[in-house]
Amino acid sequence: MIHNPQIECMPREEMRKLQSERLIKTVKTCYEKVPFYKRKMDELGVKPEDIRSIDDISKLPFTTKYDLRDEYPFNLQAVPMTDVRRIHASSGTTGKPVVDTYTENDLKNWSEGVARVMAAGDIGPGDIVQVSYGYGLFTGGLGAHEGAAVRGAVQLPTSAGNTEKQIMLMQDFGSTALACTPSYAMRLAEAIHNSDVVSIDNMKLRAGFFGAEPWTEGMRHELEEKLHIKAYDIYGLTEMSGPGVGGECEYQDGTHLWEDMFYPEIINPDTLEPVAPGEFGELVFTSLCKEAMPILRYRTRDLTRLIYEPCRCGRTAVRMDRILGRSDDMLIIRGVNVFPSQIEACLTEFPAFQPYYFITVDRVSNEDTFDLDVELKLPYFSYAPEKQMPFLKPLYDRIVSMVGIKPNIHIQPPMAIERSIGKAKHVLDKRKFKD
Ligand code: DLL
Repeated sequence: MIHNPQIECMPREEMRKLQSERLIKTVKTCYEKVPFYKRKMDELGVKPEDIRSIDDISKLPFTTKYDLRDEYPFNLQAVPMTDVRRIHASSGTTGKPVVDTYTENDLKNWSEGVARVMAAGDIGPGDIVQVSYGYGLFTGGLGAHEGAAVRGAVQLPTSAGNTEKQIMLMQDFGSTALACTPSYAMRLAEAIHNSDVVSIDNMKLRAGFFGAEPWTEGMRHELEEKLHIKAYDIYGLTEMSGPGVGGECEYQDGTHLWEDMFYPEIINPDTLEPVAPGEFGELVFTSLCKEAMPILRYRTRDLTRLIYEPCRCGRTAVRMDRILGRSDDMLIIRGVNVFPSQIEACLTEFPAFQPYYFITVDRVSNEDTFDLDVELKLPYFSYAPEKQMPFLKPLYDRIVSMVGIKPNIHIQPPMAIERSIGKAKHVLDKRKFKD
């Protein structure tokens, strides 16, 4: 189901016109109301009048996470606090949280973006959407909540955690959709499977809206099979309001980005030049509708590519490939670039393994070490090395061929690896503490 066909299926030429109009307005606001942007644009010698269409976007300055930190908490705000209705923040990687503020319209647009994703999963009146993203400063909980509200669905604000109660309510209330991180969905699936109280056969779940962290096709298949659902990817970031910057349609073949609100570019993170269409690089967004905290050319550090071919669903909105990872999550081990999601992709090819893993990187005698903890499912797990070997060897070979370096794999017993209720932590890089 398409929530807003006029926008989601708008002819590309018309969309560019709309984007141009909105960009011109956004740039004017930024220049006039936000001293940071005036300074940045003056430094580049760009005036608002130089921006006459969306094609001029590359004349504008970038915004980085460091800029957000320097302007913390409200210096990037373009409206007085009397116009603000909500503040959210994410933990951020640079010390201070990343802050976003919202006017009434910003909240409306944000929930529209989430509603578009939920509509693709046919969510509407009568659906019970169990929101197991954390409620609070994190945008996941309230974002999914308001999106479900716009669709006229029932919102079930369980928040993250309290897993046993979650699965009981899921069964007793007959939740039809689940919104949480893919790693928490996996945890819930596991709890349902191990429970004597509930059974997936007594549940009504049919759709999952999973995001806030990278996940793989292998993980999708596991979740769809275990939870008897269709699993949709939902993408977003606090700096662009939160979840619902885009999401998958029923074809699950890339994430449609809501380009009327967020203009995407892909750049080469080293040269800062745009990459050729369809190539991988860093995703950059300019907000086109945000009133409280508009952002120009925000460098997300998310690595992906854009797909411009029309989608079978009829939406014209550009699609984005799965996020490979964040440039700050990329590990360089013995000179090779490694994304944690590559390990998940390997693991999910082997049904005897759980999709849980933990990577420890260290430097011993000037050489990088790469240790990988994984879990074998029951009944395959055994402490006996000769019983582990038939599972270990094929996984080892697959990782060597896919990632290009040799891991030191440790097979752990069931439940040994920590389960997360929010964004999963997969890596400990001890080298950071040695420099
Ligand atoms: O994670 C917003 C969100 C909540 C999105 C719920 C989807 C669902 P932040 O905490 O600011 O906001 O983190 C944003 O998370 O830059 C990506 O690196 C990552 N991320 C978000 N969605 C996805 C996804 C929320 N579907 C950062 N796939 C982003 C991969 C994702 N990574």
